[in-house]
Amino acid sequence: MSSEAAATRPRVLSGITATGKLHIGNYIGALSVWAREQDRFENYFFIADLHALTIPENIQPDALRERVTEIVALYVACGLDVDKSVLFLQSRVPAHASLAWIFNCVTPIGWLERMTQYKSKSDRANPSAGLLTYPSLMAADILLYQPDFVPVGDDQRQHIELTRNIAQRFNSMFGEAFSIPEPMIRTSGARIMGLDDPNVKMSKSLAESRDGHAVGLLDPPNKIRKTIMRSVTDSGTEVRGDGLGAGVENLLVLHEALTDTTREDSLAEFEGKGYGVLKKALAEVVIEHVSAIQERYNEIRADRSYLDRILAEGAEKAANIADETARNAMRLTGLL
Ligand code: AQP
Repeated sequence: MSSEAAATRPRVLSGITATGKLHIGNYIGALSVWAREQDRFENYFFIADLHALTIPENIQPDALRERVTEIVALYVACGLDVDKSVLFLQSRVPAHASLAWIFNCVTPIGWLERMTQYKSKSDRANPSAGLLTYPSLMAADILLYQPDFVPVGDDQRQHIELTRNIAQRFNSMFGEAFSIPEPMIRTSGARIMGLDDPNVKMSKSLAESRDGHAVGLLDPPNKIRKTIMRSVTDSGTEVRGDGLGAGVENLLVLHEALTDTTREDSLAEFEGKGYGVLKKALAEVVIEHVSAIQERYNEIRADRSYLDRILAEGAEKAANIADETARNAMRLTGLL
């Protein structure tokens, strides 16, 4: 696609934190939407490595470097096309960190303390300042690119709202520098729940410590089957459309998202059938999807120089836009 053609389309920007192994929730809520909609937008997708440092006890330098390579390979394997999407690593575009500092200075602490993600993670001993200011870095990640839409899962709704508030506050204090982006959140499948506990969101960090919590995009078929067959449902035995517990609801949502079907379709298929039937069907659908991703992943994962090149070229293209926005913010605040 020529850059002129891309430039006439609305712009999207999104990313995934390099905190652990990508799971089926990341795929359904984010990656599959990014890949599917690539032709409609001018696309910027990054790997958030700076955000991966917010919990210092978890920083493992070699593992972080490996994870970044794994994630960029998964981006491509999930269908992101480097001719249609700019893929880059957050830390390689220094404007992210510099605009985040400016945003830290204009964002009231109370706004950050109210974030549910901060509240849920700050009960550890000595939470880092980065954990608190994470959302102003995320605001910088987004606003640097002046995107029209930010395609994310439902858990990011509050962060996008804060990003909009930060943009409005900056604009009213210093002049119109940032356009106000809209979240783009799918109607079903935007919050896949844990397979071991359907009351918590499936997340990379929980998957690190809890076997059976998530299906990883790189899990082998037997592990996927085991995770899904053991997933938590409820005391019922068969699918009943009029009284779905959270666990069965989650399995249906997964099945519908991956087969592109509706609730009506899935009730026609599973109503009155045992939970085991639904789980078996879901396991096969997940394995089919994930195997296709893994096949492509395995072709490119070992080609380090190809993956490094994608990130180097991506950083250059991303910086072209980000630097201009950051310079404008610096001029408006008197830093330039
Ligand atoms: N369970 C999910 N269902 C649908 N979408 C999801 N996303 C994350 N979890 C789900 C979306 O994936 C993108 C990347 O999000 P992330 O890097 O924050 O992923 P995570 O799995 O939530 O990772 P962490 O590091 O373990 O975060 P915490 O501990 O905060 O949950 C986003 O678009 C996200 O919405």
